[in-house]
Amino acid sequence: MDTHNVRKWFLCVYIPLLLLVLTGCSEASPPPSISTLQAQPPETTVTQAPAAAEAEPGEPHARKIVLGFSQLGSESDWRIANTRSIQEAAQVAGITLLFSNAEQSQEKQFEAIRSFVRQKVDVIAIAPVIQSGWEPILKEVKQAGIPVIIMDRSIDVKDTSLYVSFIGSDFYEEGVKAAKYLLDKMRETSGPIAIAELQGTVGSAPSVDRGKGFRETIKAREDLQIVYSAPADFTVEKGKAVMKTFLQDPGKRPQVLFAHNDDMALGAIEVIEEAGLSPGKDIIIISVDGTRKAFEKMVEGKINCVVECNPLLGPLLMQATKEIMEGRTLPKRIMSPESVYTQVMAAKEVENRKY
Ligand code: GYE
Repeated sequence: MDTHNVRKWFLCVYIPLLLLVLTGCSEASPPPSISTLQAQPPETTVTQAPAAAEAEPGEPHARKIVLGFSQLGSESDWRIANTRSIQEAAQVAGITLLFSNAEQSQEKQFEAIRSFVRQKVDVIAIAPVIQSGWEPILKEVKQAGIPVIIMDRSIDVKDTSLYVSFIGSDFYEEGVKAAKYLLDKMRETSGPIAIAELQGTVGSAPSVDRGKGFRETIKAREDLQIVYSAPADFTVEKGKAVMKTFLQDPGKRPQVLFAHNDDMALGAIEVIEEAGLSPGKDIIIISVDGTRKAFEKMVEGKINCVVECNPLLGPLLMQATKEIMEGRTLPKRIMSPESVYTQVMAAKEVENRKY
């Protein structure tokens, strides 16, 4: 046999035989699946994501999986880290990524998705800006026979067969965690205690669910009252502007701020200081995400508690994409492990923050 034939024999006969023997002998060790991966902390997940099996460089039949991803925007540090995680994980996995940024517009997400359908991508992933309005477009995608993964924010659809899986955090639980911290912090302080809430994007899953989880948990104490609540779009600038309005009446100053993300909390800190108040002391600040900047503020004593929401979803998304292409059945809900951090742990953790 010449080298070409030897190689052909090796690929066509030897490897399949070897696989047959191996799978026959050891049922205990199938390739890692999404359900085993999701149990790992995010750092481990990154290193565990295997390279694309079907994309052997140089193979005549190798075809890279094409994933179309509609990202909702670039409003926060969380989002920037999320985009980077997906781009890097696609490269590691050998998946071709078609990336589109909708800049907070659901209409633009629809356009991107339709363009992915026209380009006949293998899988479509969507980080949906708001919860409602997804049924018609997802029906179009279903008709085209392209599987959909919802990532980061959940959607409100009656027919859940319109997507394969949802990869993201439990935002309701994040609201509960924020409220539990507050209940504990205030256990020896008698009320009434005035709370201000900076909400995220109106109609978005994290804003709706964090608000709900928080409200339902603080009900445990009647003297905890939300006296201000308004949306600030998850951005630093809006956080500043809206917090300013919360501080206008000196007779009705909030003692607590619950910000639905770190960026808005950082904006709020600026105006609290401009008003001559001490963030973290005069106003207890609780926020969500766990960005490095928020950790730095915790170390300075200006944020009291951060509920972690992990944006590093790229490896899970790539793994899910591959498993769909291999015909495997995915769990409907894939979550990443998350923590709650207070000032006591902040100094230790700040250097480890990856976003
Ligand atoms: O908390 C916020 C971002 O959807 C979980 O969106 C995400 C949220 C995140 O803008 O910072």
